[in-house]
Amino acid sequence: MSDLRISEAFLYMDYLCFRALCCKGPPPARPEYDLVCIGLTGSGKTSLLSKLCSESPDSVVSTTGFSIKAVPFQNAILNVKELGGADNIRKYWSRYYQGSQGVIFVLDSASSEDDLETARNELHSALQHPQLCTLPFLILANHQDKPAARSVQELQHMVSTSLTRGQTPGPLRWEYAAPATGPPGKSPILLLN
Ligand SMILES: Nc1nc2c(ncn2[C@@H]2O[C@H](COP(=O)(O)OP(=O)(O)OP(=O)(O)O)[C@@H](O)[C@H]2O)c(=O)[nH]1
Ligand SMILES: [Mg+2]
Repeated sequence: MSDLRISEAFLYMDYLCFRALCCKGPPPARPEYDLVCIGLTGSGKTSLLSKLCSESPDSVVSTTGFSIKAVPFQNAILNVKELGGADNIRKYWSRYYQGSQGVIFVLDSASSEDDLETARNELHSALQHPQLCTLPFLILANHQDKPAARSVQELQHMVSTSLTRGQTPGPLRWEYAAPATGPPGKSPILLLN
């Protein structure tokens, strides 16, 4: 076959590929939502998001500042902005709330009483914050695989004492999800709104 015939054949193949792709049309766009993910350091925010993105848990390190991950689901993409939970970062959390369409709060169910009290205060502030108080709010009680993990009843009590939102809270819905790390099990999740 001459060089001319070969290039004609490639051109024709290009045309066929182009036509196949064009006729197929682009896949329907999935809606995207911007969420903010907060919780004390070590509660497991990065581990949870890494798991949802099918990434290795070995690469998880404490978040300095913030980090954003696009978490793909069948019907939507969640752009989740995780804010590091260390003491010196938490005071800046509220600067990063703007534009959020939903909130994920991760709790360490097995933390010390002092840390749980700090988490409760942060949860309380987030639930009352003007930029978050009307948004769908998900609370994940993580670290349920540990022997020191508090029961759902204890966590429910702790959460309900923080439930003074700027609006009448909708019905509380407890659901369960696989934990971010550790052995298989179920972690309680509370959904508001
Ligand atoms: N046993 C157990 N360990 C967990 C769980 N979730 C996270 N971890 C571990 O807790 C440690 C801290 O997890 P991270 O995901 O970095 O916590 P983080 O909330 O992102 O912390 P900061 O980024 O510092 O705010 C890691 O060693 C995780 O492997 C869990 O459900 N069970
Ligand atoms: Mg982190």
